[in-house]
Amino acid sequence: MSAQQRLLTRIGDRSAVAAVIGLGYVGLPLAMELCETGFTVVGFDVSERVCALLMRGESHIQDVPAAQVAKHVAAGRFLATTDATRLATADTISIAVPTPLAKTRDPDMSYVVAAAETVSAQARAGMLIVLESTTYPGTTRELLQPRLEARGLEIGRDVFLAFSPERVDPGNPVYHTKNTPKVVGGITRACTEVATAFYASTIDTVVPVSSPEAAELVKLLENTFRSVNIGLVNEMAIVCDRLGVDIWEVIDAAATKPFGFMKFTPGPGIGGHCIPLDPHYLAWKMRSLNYKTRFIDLASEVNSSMPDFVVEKIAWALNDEGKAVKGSAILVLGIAYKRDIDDMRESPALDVMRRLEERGARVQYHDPHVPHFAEDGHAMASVPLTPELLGAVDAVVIITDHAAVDYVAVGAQAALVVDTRNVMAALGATRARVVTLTSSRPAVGAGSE
Ligand code: SAJ
Repeated sequence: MSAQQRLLTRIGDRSAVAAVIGLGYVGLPLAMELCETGFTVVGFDVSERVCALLMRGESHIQDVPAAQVAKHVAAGRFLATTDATRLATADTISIAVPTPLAKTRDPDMSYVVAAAETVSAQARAGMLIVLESTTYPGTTRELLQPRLEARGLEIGRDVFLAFSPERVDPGNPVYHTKNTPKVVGGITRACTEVATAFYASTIDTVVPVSSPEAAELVKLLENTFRSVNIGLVNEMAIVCDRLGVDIWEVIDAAATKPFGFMKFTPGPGIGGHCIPLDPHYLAWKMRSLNYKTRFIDLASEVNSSMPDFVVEKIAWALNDEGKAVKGSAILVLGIAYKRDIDDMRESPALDVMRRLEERGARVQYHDPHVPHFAEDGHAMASVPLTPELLGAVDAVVIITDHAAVDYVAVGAQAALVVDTRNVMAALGATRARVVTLTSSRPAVGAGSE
């Protein structure tokens, strides 16, 4: 029996041991789904703290209930360990480690390289190895394949190697690991077949493609698509600001087109661990091939300019009250990178607050999901949202429009609200003067009221 047939049999009868490297927001949900399928799962993470809490039956990932972890730990089905030698017992290894950007905005591949070293040291004939981390096209073939071949393992005969992009959307109430289609691309046809069979055991829909590069590019297209379209709508906001037109009215009306249009909304910039970063992996790779990915670069330029645009809006709004930014008390509402989550990574709120402080404003924030945070040694805590505070500050700036905030109270008690998410519009008339991304300039050619 060939290694492929043996592995397919073990996947089929669930006797395979599945390993996951990286027990974060991608790896832990995958590990739990593999346990639910019936596999024995070895979770490897470099963090002693994470492995210890998981082995206590706790969970550090909002989408993974502690009870689910506890159930599989108690059943002896799930092991979280920092001992890489435990990977030697695995039939499949899925790698879900971070791929951040360095300060230079170049890919930081150190986590993937470390995982590749760990896997190749433990690899043996009969294994399936899948990289899931978002990365530039060519990574699987360039960083993993040579290390496995250096161990005398032939790809597609002894071991099977593929790329399969993660599509985890933390906090998404509808789409989870199991019901989000999984794209898979192997080095060889046999690699694709084995990887497809493995993921098909656990995930409802598997989409095989012809190579790891195709699979790597699928992910980059998905997230570059978002970055570019967010950049477009942010530039349209700047255009509408110059023309004195309400961008939200324009977008809502455009969104009535039942075909050929997809709604994106402007904001104070883009945050998170995907959209601001992933496109730069492709831009970096293409620069090495002497090609400039102009859409990616321009979208990044526009999106990165939005915090400054918002600070100018705030300055103009205060100016209209005869106030300077310097010395003004400003309350930022919502600092997580998107609505109704607690994640601060790359949040544009940090840029806005830093720029306001640089101009001499006294800045506080309220975010029901972010009780406190520290950035570059600068620690802040969320202040209670009270009528006294709202009445005392010179401006309230809505950066992230969490549902858990009482915007009616904000409109009733604040004097000035700079609303970058257009959340106040739904409230109708308020005591507060509300300025949006495109409302503080006199309308061009507007008729008299
Ligand atoms: N944003 C806008 N305007 C928009 C959409 C987003 O300003 O119209 C901003 C958000 O406020 C945020 C940033 O862009 O700061 C990113 O928002 P996002 O909705 O893309 O959320 P993410 O970063 O959590 O993206 C993830 C991605 N999922 C994966 O990479 C697996 C992305 O592919 C998903 O499409 C997205 O979730 C989603 O749809 O929720």
